Amino acid sequence: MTASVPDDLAVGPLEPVEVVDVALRRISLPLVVPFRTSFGVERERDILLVEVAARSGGGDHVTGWGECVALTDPTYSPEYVDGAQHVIEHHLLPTVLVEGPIEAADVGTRLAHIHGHPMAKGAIEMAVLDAQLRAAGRSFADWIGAATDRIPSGVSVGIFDEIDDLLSAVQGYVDEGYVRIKLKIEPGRDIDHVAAVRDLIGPDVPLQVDANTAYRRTDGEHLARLDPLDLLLVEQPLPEHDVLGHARLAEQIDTPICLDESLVSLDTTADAIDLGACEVANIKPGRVGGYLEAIRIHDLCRARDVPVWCGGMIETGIGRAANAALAALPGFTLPGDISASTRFYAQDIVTDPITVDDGHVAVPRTPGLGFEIDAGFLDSVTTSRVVH
Ligand code: SMG
Ligand code: MG
Repeated sequence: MTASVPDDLAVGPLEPVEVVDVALRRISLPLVVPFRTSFGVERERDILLVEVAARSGGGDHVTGWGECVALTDPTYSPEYVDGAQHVIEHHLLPTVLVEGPIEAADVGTRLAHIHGHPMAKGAIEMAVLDAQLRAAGRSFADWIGAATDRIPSGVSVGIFDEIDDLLSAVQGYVDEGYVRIKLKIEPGRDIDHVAAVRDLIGPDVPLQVDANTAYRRTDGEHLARLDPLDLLLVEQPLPEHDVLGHARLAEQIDTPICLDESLVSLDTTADAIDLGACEVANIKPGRVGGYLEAIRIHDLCRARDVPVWCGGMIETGIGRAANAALAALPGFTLPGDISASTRFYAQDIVTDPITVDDGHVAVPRTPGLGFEIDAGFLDSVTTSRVVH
């Protein structure tokens, strides 16, 4: 097998692998506290994992893991976990799994004619990439040219009805050392809540807000009331498809507009930047179809001087490890939503869960995406497993 390189990415060659079989595993993990956003409350994660059993060119057996970030319901984006499993089983795997060697970049190429489903596609690409890296004995961080050994850790704080409850949650996270606080907001729980948090943490702790599309074009004057609170950014105030609305809002308010849900690919990101709708970019690999597209978006934003940070989808230690490596690329100049595993889970499915030390997370450097599975615990939280 010859090693090849995705031609538009500054990564080195990585040998393809032969896929033996692919297992789709579902796990159920309760959250330590409910997480409320403008679109709903998450209490438990029902997560789809993709396990690619493969053979390296030298005949070694490796297993690569991918985590699909789709939520239970199509509330954050059109994808949802049952739908992701269905499209993977019935449309994506039959197209991807052709005879012969495969590498991560082939996944996107082979699936390009299938519309949408970036989270489902990204999970397959992630598993193939993990298998290739493990076969090569390389870490993801090393392969992509991660620039640092630790990254600053931000935390995302859900919506609370009572300001006092919000303040005690924020104080707890500040005490744990998080270097940046992100508050979820929605109409009715925004200006006063954010102002109270700014008072609590003082002017020096970086603070930002995320509306998950809860506002409308007519809310510009209202959102301008965030400006005196000195926020790093306001994330996705308007609906996913309203990129023009975000550009107009950017002219009305001083707080930089950051897009999350709207950025579904390299091209949509480039257009949003051109329009003036994206002053900061939240990069989530699952939302854009995988880590390779995420790196392309990073490269674009870096070339265009648009600051980026790594978002989170309440991942397990699988996704969080890969995100921690990605966020060590030089364009990630703002702290990401890469909080400790214990922020959401009492126990993680990896033996080396993410921890926050002095406000930072170590960039994993073990072969593969940067985690080892805790097989016993993983089996104990598995609700189904189908081999293809
Ligand atoms: O993974 O730390 C995390 C959560 C970060 O707020 C977060 N994610 O819109 O950015 C976002 C949300 C999407 C998931 S909320 C259920
Ligand atoms: Mg967001």
